[in-house]
Amino acid sequence: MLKQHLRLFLALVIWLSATQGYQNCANSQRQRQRQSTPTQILAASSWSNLEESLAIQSKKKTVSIDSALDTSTPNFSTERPTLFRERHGWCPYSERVWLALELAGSNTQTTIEYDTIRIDNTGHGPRPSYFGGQTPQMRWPEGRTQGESMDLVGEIDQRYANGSLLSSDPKVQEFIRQFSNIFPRARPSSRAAYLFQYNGDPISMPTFEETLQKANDQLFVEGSSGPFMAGHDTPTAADIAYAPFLERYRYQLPCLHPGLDPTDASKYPQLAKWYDTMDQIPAYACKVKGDASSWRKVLTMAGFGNAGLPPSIQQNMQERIVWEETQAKECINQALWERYHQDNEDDVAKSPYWDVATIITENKEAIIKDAQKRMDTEASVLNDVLMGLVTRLVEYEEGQDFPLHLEEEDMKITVQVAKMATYLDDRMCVPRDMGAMSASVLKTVSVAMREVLP
Ligand SMILES: N[C@@H](CCC(=O)N[C@@H](CS)C(=O)NCC(=O)O)C(=O)O
Repeated sequence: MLKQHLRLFLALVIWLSATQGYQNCANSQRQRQRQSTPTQILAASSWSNLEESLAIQSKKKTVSIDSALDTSTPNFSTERPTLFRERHGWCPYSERVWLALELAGSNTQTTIEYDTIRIDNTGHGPRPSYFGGQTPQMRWPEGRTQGESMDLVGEIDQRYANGSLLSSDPKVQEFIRQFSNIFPRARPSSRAAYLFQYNGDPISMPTFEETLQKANDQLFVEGSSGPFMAGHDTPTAADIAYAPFLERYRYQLPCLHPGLDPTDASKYPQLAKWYDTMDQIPAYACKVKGDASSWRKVLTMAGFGNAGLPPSIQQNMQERIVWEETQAKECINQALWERYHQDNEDDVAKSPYWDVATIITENKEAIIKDAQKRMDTEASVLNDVLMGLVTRLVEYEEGQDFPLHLEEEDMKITVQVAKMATYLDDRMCVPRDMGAMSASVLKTVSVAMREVLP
């Protein structure tokens, strides 16, 4: 059983990890408008037509390498910095640095170009020979390598954000120092940070409530104008220090204790407002943050707590799956996506629907190979199925019902498309495979298409 689980997990890791995401959609909207109407796309469905419509060809200068799949030593850029971050998106310290690079760009209204090398930190996966030590690390253009997340945030602030992240500000530094007073004593774990006691049980509900109350009361200055920590109008190093941990709390605490909700504005009004404000940052909401399903799924993995989850939590997890499905639609915000697209025209698709279509198209061979084992279906059928799913995503216009059935498609394929959408949603790991908004698209598609299942 354990062996089978491991095998499935590895297969998931291999195909989903091959995902590059966020690439190659330059001018896609213009090209699509110029080249084809929706009915033409539908009539001429083939991978090459879809690729052409999605304008899949990279204009990107920056490099993103998954070192678990490509262990060769890269030519490190002498113009751009290189971020070494944990490859699944589980490491909260890596997320701090990734977020700092993105926020340095949005605070200064520029795009900071950086290369990324993703590192396996699970202890099982292959690590490249050129990397040692912990994630995150940065290699600066002049060749020096540095670690420690908050030191890196400070350096990014000086080099790329003109100090706008206020990392040297004594008040911001004081907020960062409070981190260890706010979060409870817990069993160390990067996948389940500040969640479990040393005996493997979850930390108690009153302790979590106290933590959330402290965060609410200490991080936000009542009466000051800005919605970010310490009352700032723009995000600072303090927001960066806490964001990955509060993000996990938002989705993982309700799994551990029903009714424990960090976004509850009646109990934690300032904290709730902060979550809303962070969700309006395009690069955070569309790219960096993990989603509710992925944070729940990470909890179910063995290796922490009682080598798995205490049984009392299983029921909560089931309830969360239903909640995730009902709220997925609310995460899709085209206006926010457009701001993200405008900031990254060369490598971000015009909509989250097109983002999912692009990622699936780029990884179709690996997906088909893996799905063959899981869905017990021939590769040629799966190819049509995947094309059916991508065609629907490309076709979809905001406000319409999601197309359950395409005219020239037989019902057998439609049912398989529905199964494929569910399979992809089940396997999703955000932000490793795609951003949170795109993953919400896939979830809503999977829920909508369930109607056609026998
Ligand atoms: N204090 C460090 C902590 C970094 C850290 O704990 N990284 C973990 C992953 S989340 C790691 O690299 N673990 C693997 C190892 O220690 O070999 C920082 O803030 O950067």
